[in-house]
Amino acid sequence: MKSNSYILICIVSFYSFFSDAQNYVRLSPNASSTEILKAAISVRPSERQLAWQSMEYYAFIHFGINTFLGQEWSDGTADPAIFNPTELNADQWVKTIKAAGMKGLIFTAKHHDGFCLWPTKTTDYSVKSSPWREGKGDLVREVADACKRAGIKMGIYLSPWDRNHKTYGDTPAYNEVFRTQLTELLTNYGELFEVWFDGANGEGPNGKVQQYDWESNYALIRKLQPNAVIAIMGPDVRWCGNEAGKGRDPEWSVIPITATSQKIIAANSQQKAGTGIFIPKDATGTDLGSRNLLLNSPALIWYPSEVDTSIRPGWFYHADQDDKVKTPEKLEQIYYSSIGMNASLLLNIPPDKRGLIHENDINTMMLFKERMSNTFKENLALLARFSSKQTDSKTSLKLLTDGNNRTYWTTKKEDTTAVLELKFHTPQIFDRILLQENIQEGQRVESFALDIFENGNWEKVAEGKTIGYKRILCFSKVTAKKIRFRILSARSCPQISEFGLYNSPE
Ligand code: FUL
Ligand code: CA
Repeated sequence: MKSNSYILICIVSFYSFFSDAQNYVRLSPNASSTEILKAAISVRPSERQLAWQSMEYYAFIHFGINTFLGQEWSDGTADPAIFNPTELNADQWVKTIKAAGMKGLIFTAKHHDGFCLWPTKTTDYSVKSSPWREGKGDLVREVADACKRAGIKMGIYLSPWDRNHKTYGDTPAYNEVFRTQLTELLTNYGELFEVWFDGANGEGPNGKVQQYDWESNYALIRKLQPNAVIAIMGPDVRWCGNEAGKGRDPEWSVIPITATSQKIIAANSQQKAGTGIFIPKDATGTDLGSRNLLLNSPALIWYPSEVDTSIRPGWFYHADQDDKVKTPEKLEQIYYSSIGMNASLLLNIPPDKRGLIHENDINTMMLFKERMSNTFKENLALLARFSSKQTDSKTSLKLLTDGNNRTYWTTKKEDTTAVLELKFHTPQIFDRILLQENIQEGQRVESFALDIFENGNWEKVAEGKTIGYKRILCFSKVTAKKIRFRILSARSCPQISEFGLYNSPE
């Protein structure tokens, strides 16, 4: 159990690592609700968070000693000799990832078992003690080089929990080992876009629970990789709260600072290895940032959500799950409940014992990609004439469909509700609406609806709460010549940067 003072230090360290002052704001204990709303829209993403958000869809690669044991959480005692992929080809991973439309990957440089996939100087429990590439291999290097060749970004997963290292549990000694491992990874392999820290924590051989030194880990990352976001047990990117690919509405990127308490994150991380299959846990709340939750908070932060889920039941490859790869339809559903709900999608595709991404995983990813490309190939809103009584004279309705999410339409000062009307020459069929807010100036919309004009009446076809970076709503196909989009509530003048209507293939 962590002590209260430890938690306090963690929270304080979260504060100090929002180096860009814009992505958090302190609230005075007697702030009025109007002042709190004003403060809420003044919270904005840092440059690194903005860059990360635009990646949207990227791969998780779980690979290591577990792959060869057929386990999810091996205990750190397995013989390194079993790590021996026969056809490993990082270019095949990266080619697949790129063809799937993903913009990067996060690689498990070390999982909980402690086996390092690069020749670290901190332990012999690594690729150098394995027969792979005659002990001269460096898999982190091979992945980094493949990413560079293909022009995709790389991130690393480095498990703080280490079930092999003899110093684990001896807090200062292991924290030093961990910092050395981080330093090796942050300096030798080029630019990283994300560092992913898991919340799992255990006892070392001395029977003591390791106390991680998050503050010094964050400082090291900021120093060596200033553009990398630190995710999950970190201040920049928030775990969505489940491993099943489920998003939430509302999904606020601005949330009270208390929600970043690492104790809460750690408590919600999976704690047991179970039967070799990860345990999906939907442990966090259905609403993290609505108005009433902002009251009584010491500070607000920009802390956007990342949805992590696996294409298979397990995070690691198991041959007996070859027929349990998620279908393209399931991936589509996950897409709408992650990227379509103001989060990013970190989809795990675990290479097999050959060291290759399995054919079944590739097939489903490509079918999914094709389906999404077909759905989003034509924005039907480009065929419409837009009008709104609330348009601010400094903006234009054209900016809603210029394909640039940094240009936006907004309302006249003080108008926090608005109606946009769209008229088409001929009736159009569609079943998706895509919306984006100009998050560079915060997240504002709290509720909206889409109506079609039918038989002389307005009929509601879709509604939602938050928009944020991106929101996509799916509904049954409708045919309409006239539609309206209503913003029913916002924290300040809404700034809508993109508006799209699409029709999915039958
Ligand atoms: C969890 C880990 O325990 C799993 O093995 C996996 O790495 C997942 C992404 O995070 O908490
Ligand atoms: Ca725009």
